[in-house]
Amino acid sequence: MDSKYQLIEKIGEGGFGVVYKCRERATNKTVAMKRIIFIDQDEGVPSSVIREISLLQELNHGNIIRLLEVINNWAGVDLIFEYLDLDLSKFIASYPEVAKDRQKIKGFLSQILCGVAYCHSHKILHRDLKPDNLLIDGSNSVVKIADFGLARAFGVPLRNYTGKVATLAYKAPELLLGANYSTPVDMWSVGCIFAEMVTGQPLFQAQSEFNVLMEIFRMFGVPTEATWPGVTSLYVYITKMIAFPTIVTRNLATEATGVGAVGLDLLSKMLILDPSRRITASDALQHAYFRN
Ligand code: INR
Repeated sequence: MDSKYQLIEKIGEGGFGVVYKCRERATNKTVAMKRIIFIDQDEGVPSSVIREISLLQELNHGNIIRLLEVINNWAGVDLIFEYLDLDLSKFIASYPEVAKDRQKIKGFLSQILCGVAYCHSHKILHRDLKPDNLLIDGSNSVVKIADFGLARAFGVPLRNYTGKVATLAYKAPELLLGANYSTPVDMWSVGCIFAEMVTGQPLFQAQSEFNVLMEIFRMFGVPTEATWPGVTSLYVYITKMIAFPTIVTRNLATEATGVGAVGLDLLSKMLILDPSRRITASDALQHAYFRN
């Protein structure tokens, strides 16, 4: 079949499908295609998925990757997005000195927060923010968030289709504890990304959900009813936290010294264990860190 887009190369594998760099034949423009296949679906794309995707097509913001077109196939759906050349994890790896530049970090962080605030104001969560889905334009000055809203549209896979375990380092403690969650999960991830831009290293790197939680508690202590009302009745807390006491051995201020005192204040407000006390994206944009 003649298709409107020519596949150039595979550029990524997300939780929901494979991403290709493509050329639109008519215009010669480069786009990204995310090909999502519904293996256990006999009747094409579920209507719930179609509804969610139409919501995503309405999102229109300079810091969110634009969903240009949705193509339904017999086997699934192809999402056509705008294309950018670089993601933040490759950016940090390829230009470590630029990535640690304080003004650069401030500029990137404010754009990430603008995009997140916009989606949250439309009641859309990301749920899986990480450096791999923050894309950077050719001038290395514009950041756009990819993958927004897809978790709700497609459900949340623990592993991607190749069997690789999803990235855990940016997951909020309420997700890891199996609590109800909302927009604060994204602000935790933004905090982890902020810290990583400053240090060049993931803040809470570990191989399992439980071990990521242990890393978090090694820095902030085990939450209690006093610091996080309701936490002690969560299932994972009851079954695991009591058996594995953690001692605080890590310190955010000494690990993220490069961020400065005002930046550290903002970072600390993003990394609050109790999601109801964590700073929101729109409040974060008003923080003194961005004043100058
Ligand atoms: C690049 C990716 C450049 N651009 C990886 C990548 C490495 C270098 O995934 C990507 C995308 C792009 C991308 O240019 N547009 C999109 C990814 C995604 C949506 S998604 C849109 O949803 O995260 O897979």
